Amino acid sequence: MYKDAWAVIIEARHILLVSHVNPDGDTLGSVLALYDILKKMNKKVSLYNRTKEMPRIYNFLPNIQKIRDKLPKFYDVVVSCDCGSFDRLGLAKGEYKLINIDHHASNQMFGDINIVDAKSASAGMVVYDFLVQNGIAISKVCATCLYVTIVEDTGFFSYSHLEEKTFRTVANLVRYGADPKEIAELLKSRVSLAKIRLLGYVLNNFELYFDAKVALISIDKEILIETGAKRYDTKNIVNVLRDIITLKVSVMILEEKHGGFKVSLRSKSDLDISVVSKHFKGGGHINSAGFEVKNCDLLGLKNRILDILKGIV
Ligand SMILES: [Mn+2]
Repeated sequence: MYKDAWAVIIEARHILLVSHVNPDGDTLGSVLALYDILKKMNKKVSLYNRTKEMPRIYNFLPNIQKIRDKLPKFYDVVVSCDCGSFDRLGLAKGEYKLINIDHHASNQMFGDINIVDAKSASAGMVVYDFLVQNGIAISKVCATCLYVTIVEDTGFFSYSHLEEKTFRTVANLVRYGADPKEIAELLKSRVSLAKIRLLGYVLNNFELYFDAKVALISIDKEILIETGAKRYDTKNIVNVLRDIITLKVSVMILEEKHGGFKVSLRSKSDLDISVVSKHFKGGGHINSAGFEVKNCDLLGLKNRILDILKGIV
């Protein structure tokens, strides 16, 4: 599988690296790690993401400014990273070979070649294995990008997938030049004022259910305008509620600009929250999952989520 995929990449005339819509550090770090390696091999490579605005927090990732929201005229190989389903690519089907690199257990295996390892902490860890298996040397840029994918998806080493292999990979990435302190500072200590204001709103307005085992916050469009927060500022804001001692699950319902809702779910220990997102055709992991819904009202959605949670908390 690793070798087959590599052979496809070597023979490609123009490789398109695709990260998922509303990108996070895992998907971006993964494609940018590959970009660095393939560029240095003098391959023709482009970066595509359908989302117009990249989250500012990742602006330190090398070559992130080269990501375009428009497709090149020609490409014969697409590599997607961290996308559990084809629609997350924001791409039409076409005459290209698709290599699907991911770590979601729910991955729909939509590629011509699927390199999916649900045991990996991040898609970037799968990219790392892919490169190492093919005898590729990891550059400092590549190591930095891949390190970001792991701290991103493990919440700086506090969620699931913290096996020995995760730390061995991280140790190797540090050896290849990733700087843990610098990356931590870049990711954690540059919070926008708008996000802090949004956090204030969340802390003042969340609701508790089932003996304070579930916390829920809904954020409507107006709140984002009031606080000046962007959609990506809502990311992981639900984590702060999960940290309350009595909590088992925290939920954020975000009203989308053009209708519909995005729901983020977080849980503690072995409570598998992806069970809930599956009800709504979403994806995710044991402690972190999410889904998007169109055509429903907030109250109805809230009640449906609480109904499912009632049976598992
Ligand atoms: Mn991921």
